[in-house]
Amino acid sequence: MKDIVFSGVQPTHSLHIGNYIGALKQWAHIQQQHHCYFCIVDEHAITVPHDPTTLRQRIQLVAAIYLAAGIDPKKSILFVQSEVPQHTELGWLLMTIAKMGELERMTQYKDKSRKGGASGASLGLFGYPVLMAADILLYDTSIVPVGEDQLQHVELARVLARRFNERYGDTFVIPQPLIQQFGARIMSLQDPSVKMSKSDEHEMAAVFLTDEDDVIRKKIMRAVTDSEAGIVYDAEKKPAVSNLMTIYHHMTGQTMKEIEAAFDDKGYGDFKKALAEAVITHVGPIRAKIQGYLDDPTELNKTLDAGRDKALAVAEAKMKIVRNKMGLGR
Ligand code: AQP
Repeated sequence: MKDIVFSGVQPTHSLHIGNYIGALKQWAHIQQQHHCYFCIVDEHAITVPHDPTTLRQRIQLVAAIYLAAGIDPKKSILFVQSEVPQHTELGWLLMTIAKMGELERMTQYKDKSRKGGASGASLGLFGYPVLMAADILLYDTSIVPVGEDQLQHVELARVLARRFNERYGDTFVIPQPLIQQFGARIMSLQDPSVKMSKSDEHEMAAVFLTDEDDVIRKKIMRAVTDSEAGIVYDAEKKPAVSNLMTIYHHMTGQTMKEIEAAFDDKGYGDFKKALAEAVITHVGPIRAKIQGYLDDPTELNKTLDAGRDKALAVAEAKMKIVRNKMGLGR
């Protein structure tokens, strides 16, 4: 039997190779076996200050990136979160069973509110993981492919699903996170102790899927390395080169052992040159496809309309059950 899969990305920027390796690349693979929903979570993107015109452009951009990365709308349901209002409705209902203490422990909230000043952080940023739980539970999702940073949020979705089921009777499927062995957490090219992030202020920290070849080359050649030489995978002792090797592994399909053997007698400079070319070879065709999808907005919108209609039907059927269990309405 096919599992139901749900995952999403915030349209807060163009997407970087961390989003690609940690999420999109897995999605393209998983859609071959399962029934998948891939969402552009624009309502999550407004939990931090944003510009409305830019947000709307980025929704189109992220849709084009999904398709260019191999999401097939014939196999998967691709849609925009705010066009299915049942997400926010279920988010509110789940807020009534989520606990403040649970949300206060979320590390992403702590990181993001620290950046903008905790007292000024929006209630939406605080409640973000509850809306994410709604996104997941609405579709009877059993598998959630995510990067490591989202693990805590998926755990909360599991807690809320169990609590709801205990209180109101069996309603929600308990979802499982799906994390890959290498690449669940691609780190910044400038600081291997923090994850590669769209909102990193350092312009050399992330390689975006829309970066031109010379920009990719520059960012990789300027990536920080470890004090000890040698192309050896050791995430603890050599975090910078291990991060670069993880990217290389995903761009070429070579195992860590094969990479170590190929660069046994070479230095960081040679490895970075090879990595830059591998990223360009992999990302270049994706970048060209992104542009192709953006050049045909009518077709892109048709895909998103069809995805929305399919998601709406499933979400409303589930909400009828949820409202009824909670005693809402007449
Ligand atoms: N560095 C990463 N390595 C591996 N996976 C990653 N993901 C994000 N960063 C990495 C995964 O990408 C998916 C979408 O993430 P998101 O858009 O929901 O937001 P995020 O996790 O908050 O990503 P960013 O890049 O850090 O965005 P901003 O700066 O806007 O907050 C998720 O599956 C995530 O795990």
